[in-house]
Amino acid sequence: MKIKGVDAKSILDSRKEKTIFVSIKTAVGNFSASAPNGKSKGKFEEKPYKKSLEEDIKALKNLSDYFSEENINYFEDLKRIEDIVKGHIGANTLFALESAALKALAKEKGKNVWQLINENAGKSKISCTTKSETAPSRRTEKDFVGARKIPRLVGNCIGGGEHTNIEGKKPDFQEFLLISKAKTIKESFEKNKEIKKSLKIDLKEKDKNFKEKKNDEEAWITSLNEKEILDILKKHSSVNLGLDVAASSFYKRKKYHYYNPLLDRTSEEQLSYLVNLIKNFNLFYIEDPFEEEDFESFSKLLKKFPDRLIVGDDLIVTNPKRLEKAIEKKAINAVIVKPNQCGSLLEVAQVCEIAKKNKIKIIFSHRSGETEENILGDLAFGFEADFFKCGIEGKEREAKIQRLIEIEKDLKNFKEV
Ligand code: 2PG
Ligand code: MG
Repeated sequence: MKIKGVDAKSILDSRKEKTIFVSIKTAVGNFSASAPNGKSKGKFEEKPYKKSLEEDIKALKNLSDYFSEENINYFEDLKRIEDIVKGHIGANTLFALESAALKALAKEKGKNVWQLINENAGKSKISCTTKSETAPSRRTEKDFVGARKIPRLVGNCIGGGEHTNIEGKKPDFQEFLLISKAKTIKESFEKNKEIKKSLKIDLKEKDKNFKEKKNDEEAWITSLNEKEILDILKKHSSVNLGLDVAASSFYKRKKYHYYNPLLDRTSEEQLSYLVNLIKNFNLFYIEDPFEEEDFESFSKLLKKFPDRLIVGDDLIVTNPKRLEKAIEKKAINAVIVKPNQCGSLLEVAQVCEIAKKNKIKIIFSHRSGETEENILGDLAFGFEADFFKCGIEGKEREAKIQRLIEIEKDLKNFKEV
């Protein structure tokens, strides 16, 4: 495939902030993709733009002619694109450019984007999940397809922290997550929506300040604190419960500063507080429980709870080196993958490979400022993510979940290769 030209412009994300939209031209048509924006960003993330969004747009336009000199035929050929743009654009622009290129290549080859990444995505778990089967040769195609692994949904239902821009009381933790136990994405999505809807009634009853408002990720805004929220959530036994503490966002001068209620916690106090929450509310998933440089405290928590997911987001920032460090320090057993934290899909591939080799669970994730871009579904399935973290409502979140539902549906008719 030859890229005949590249263009870019700025569009608005779900928070009405500017983000990048890239389009490319090939022999079979025009293809485009956009990038999201984070708010509670890790300080080790790559910069979204080299100098500014506008400068990145100019840079891409200036480089437009160089792309036609390269042949892009496989996922790995993204390296050729990266060689052209290296040093000229930031991570958001690179992510949108590579995504547009993959969409074009998929069209040219008559495939899905996920197939460009891994034609056999999801197959590896077959022997573990289909207990009644012994030899692979005895399986029918239907059994084989049915056993393909699809990620589990992680849905943000109530939120606080930096994603909730209000005066007055709000939870200090950023996200309260529902992790479905249902078999399919479709059922999980329905379940998450049902629980989220029912929470409106609970919040009305328990929170006198509740105004039925939603935050950046369309999660409910409440003035309740984390314990009061978990008290409401714990009755939902059809889901596992999780938290994105996003601890870096309230860590300053060696302390975690809580506002609801007002108190400071040292790292040790933060650890024992989280240990209590995990035990009392049987939490299954805890993301960024400590600030982004404190690998040691992550390790202490993982040692106490090897059977829960101790997840690194700001700690890892989709960076292979930071992931290796976390593995060496036994700091996490699950990693968030946000492609625009690094921009390069080749680096995303590296992160996923390291994670798989070391039995670290992979969680593909949206950002708080999103667009209707849905390639995240293909990336998650192609890289065999274990979980897919997204909101529960709003067209930007739904677009991504719907893409996964579509993949799930297609798999039923999918011819093995
Ligand atoms: C996170 C993300 C997404 P942001 O912390 O996990 O929920 O937030 O995109 O603001 O970094
Ligand atoms: Mg996070």
